[in-house]
Amino acid sequence: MLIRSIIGLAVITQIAGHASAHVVFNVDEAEPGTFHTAQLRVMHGCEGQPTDHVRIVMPDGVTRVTPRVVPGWDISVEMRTLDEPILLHGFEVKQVVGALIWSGGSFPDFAYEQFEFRAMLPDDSGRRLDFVVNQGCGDLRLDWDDIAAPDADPWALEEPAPYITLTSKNGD
Ligand SMILES: [Cu+2]
Repeated sequence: MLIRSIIGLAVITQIAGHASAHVVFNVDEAEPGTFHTAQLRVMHGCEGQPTDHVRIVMPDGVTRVTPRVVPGWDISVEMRTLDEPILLHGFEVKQVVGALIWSGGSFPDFAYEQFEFRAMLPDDSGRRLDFVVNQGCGDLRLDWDDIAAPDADPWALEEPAPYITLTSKNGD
């Protein structure tokens, strides 16, 4: 009886914790048109399995992306070709970082790990930047790619893409 109720409690705690945990940015607001250090927290594994692969897709308008090394993990970069070239440092650029991938490391389901990058954010106050994340755990994967309508709550979705909202301090 006692064992059964402890298990019951653990299951309830896990479900409740799951809705609020997921894959989230440490800070979910940023100043538009600035360099920003984004820290993505991966709060659990896939169905109890340890995480060994994290891919973060950069939304449109995010440029000059530099990933941070996570000890014990390899980093690779996927480039994306732009429809319209952009100017960076006065030079025309046709390719930007499309996604960052950390692989080769591992952390258990009960722990979290943080994946960090710096990027220039678009000067687009009020916009919510949705970052699709693909999480891999051996043969299992979780795709955090549910994107809410602009004024809807992403956390109401089953596998929400983590986001950063561009909020100007001047209120414009
Ligand atoms: Cu979760």
